[in-house]
Amino acid sequence: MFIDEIKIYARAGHGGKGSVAFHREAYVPKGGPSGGNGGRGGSVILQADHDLNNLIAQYYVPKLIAQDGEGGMGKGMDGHAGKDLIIKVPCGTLVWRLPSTKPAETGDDEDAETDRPVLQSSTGKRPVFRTSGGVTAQEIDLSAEEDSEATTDSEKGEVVADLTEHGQQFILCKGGRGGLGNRNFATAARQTPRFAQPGEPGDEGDFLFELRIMADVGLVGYPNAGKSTLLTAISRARPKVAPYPFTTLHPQIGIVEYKDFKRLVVCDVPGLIEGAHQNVGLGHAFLRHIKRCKILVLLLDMAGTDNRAPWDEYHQLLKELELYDPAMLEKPRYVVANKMDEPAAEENLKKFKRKVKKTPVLPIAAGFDEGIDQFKKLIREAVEEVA
Ligand SMILES: Nc1nc2c(ncn2[C@@H]2O[C@H](COP(=O)(O)OP(=O)(O)OP(=O)(O)O)[C@@H](O)[C@H]2O)c(=O)[nH]1
Ligand SMILES: [Mg+2]
Repeated sequence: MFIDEIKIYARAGHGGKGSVAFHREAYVPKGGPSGGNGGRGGSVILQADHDLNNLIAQYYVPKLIAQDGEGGMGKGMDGHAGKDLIIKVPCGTLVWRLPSTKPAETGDDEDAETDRPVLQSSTGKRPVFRTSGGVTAQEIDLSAEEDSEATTDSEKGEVVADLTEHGQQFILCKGGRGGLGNRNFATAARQTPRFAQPGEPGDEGDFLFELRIMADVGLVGYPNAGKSTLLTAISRARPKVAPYPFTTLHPQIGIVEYKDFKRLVVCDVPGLIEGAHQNVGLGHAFLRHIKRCKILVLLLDMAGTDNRAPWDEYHQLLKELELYDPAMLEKPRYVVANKMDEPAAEENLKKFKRKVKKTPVLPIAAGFDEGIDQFKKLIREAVEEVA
């Protein structure tokens, strides 16, 4: 399963409360206040990780709750701080803060919280569902599925973080401060303070995580144009290749390696067709993954195997890209003609050049490893030009 958009509820740990205690010891009358401070609550922290490529972990655990701080104790002992909950997300994850939907139930909602299935920092690395209060693991999955439906930009609220570099961290929710114990409040005039501070509540909120893959080159084309075949030819990625449309159902990444150890990341997305903006085919939501590509490669089936004229294919692709986001057309783009081994291709290429002027075309036959070196050279030069 490939998840690239998911709603998440996160709450940092509450601070522990300060303690009210007095020193007791034989022959020490009126020993004075000795209540320790509460520990701070753990924070929910996101960390970008280049070994991940989708948000599946969040699909299974859509609630992230960090550990609360421990309360202060007598004899001046401070409570332990709550453990931070560090959540790994793929590089290229955008975090949106959703407008709050539920009424403020912060503060003393500890009991309500215990009914929720949660991943808690206190439980170590392994996600654990707490299913008390009649909530089953299955119910969690279902709600997550509902949540993972595409959301429009206006519903998304504001972007609070963009995790692009491996190891980059972002504090999603900060833990509450611990309360001070009563020993902090002793003064000459008030030597037995019988009060202490409560801990502060941890931050909480609803967020939307959206993955936009970070790649250098985005491959777009109609279904069956040979995008996956090309990715196989230039990298060690092995996406499924088959002679039917929509073989590729979610983005695939390939790394192109050059002799001098230079590497480029190429992203193959599902086929784009006419009307994709109206959700025809697989729709066009997957185009978010090429939004960040430095260059686009439009791959055309020059042999017209699916009875499509390559020039129509070309214009249609441009139109769909524009309808998705006009900024797509501002990226440098290159046209590559595939299936040049087929008899009809030569003639079609000539026609294409006549019809679509001033557009350089690179002829290749991905299935037969023809023109692959030229293609690799082309994308390398193109990416270097942008960077
Ligand atoms: N003759 C010929 N056939 C090719 C060439 N490249 C790919 N094909 C064939 O075209 C068909 C589709 O290739 P894919 O790589 O799956 O195409 P795709 O663009 O990834 O298709 P979707 O994932 O469905 O969007 C397969 O049957 C390939 O064998 C080529 O250079 N020449
Ligand atoms: Mg494919």
